[in-house]
Amino acid sequence: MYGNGYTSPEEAAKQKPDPLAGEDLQQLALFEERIAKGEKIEPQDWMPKEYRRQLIRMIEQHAHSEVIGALPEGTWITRAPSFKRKLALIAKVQDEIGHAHLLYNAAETLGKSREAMINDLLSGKSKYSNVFNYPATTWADVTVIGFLIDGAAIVNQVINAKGSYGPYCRALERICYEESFHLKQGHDALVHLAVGTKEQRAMLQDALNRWYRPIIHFFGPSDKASVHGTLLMKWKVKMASNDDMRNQFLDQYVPKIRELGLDFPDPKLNKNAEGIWEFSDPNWDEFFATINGNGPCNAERLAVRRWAEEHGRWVRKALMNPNQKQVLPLS
Ligand code: BYC
Repeated sequence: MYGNGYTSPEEAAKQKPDPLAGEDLQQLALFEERIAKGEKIEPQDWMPKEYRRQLIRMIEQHAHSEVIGALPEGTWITRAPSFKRKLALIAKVQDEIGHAHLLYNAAETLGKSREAMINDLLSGKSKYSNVFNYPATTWADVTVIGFLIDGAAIVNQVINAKGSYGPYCRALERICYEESFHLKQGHDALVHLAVGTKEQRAMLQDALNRWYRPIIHFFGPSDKASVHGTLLMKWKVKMASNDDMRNQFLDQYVPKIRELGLDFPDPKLNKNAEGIWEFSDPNWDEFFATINGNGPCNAERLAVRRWAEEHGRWVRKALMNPNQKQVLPLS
């Protein structure tokens, strides 16, 4: 057990039953042959139950991350420092919800209904990205999300868009086009603070200090602790390991922050002679606590989504039954 009471990924892997038990081995061999050749798997094709289960888990988590991910930035729409920033933020937040729709559609092709996915999010059964359980307390947090979290998401999505499941890859490709605009606005807003007043630079450095660890966590536990990584890479759902993606991100973004005269709060953050980024222990206990519901904002994020679900119910009902006349209460 981890110090915080959660089973470690290594222990979980040892306890796992064989995910391929009972599969038709001939079909499985043909399926794996297709994947090895780089073919896309489509919804009507034969696939092992575990491939379907893993894809639903991962795409659903990704979709929830977009929905919940809209919240920290969404709270800043009314407080964005100029009309231009406000417009950009409105458009970005709207895009994130659009991404969630694309991803829910992709997951639905595998047989889980959107309603079931939303219920699992609201009940706390399904996970979503750790990073959205931290508060966006200043405008600098919004710029860090726009540049570094969108940047991290792009690294992950560009790589996995070349994966094996057709609907997920097509959704990721489209998401990446929009995310590249998000990145530009995030970069513009972040640089504006970086070259601004002493107070603006200090506010930005403070945001970098607070977001550094969650961003390191964003790519998932280290490869030796990743539960699903080996199988997902074999089936080309993940096209690179957690550590590889984290390394690619650090390679691209650490120099961009350092060239602004800013830095991440980790004296050990350094690229070694083999081209691998080394960093201090990022406190994986904090990561597991956060993804299991005990981060700083988990309760608040889910409460907002439950409120939205409840208060939007009449709209969904009206859309499903356009001919039904209903008298709404006047109060
Ligand atoms: N957060 O075996 P592992 C955005 C869980 S939104 C939470 O390595 P896997 C944006 C993992 O699920 C883009 N949980 O897992 C939106 C597993 O738990 P379960 C978000 C995490 O799947 C709005 C356990 O840890 N991107 O950018 O092989 C505004 C063991 O991990 C996380 C995606 O969702 C995490 N960070 O690899 C702005 C990408 N990491 O399910 C921006 C899609 C791990 O066994 N997902 N866990 O209970 C992926 O690429 C992969 O699922 C991961 C993890 C690399 C995240």
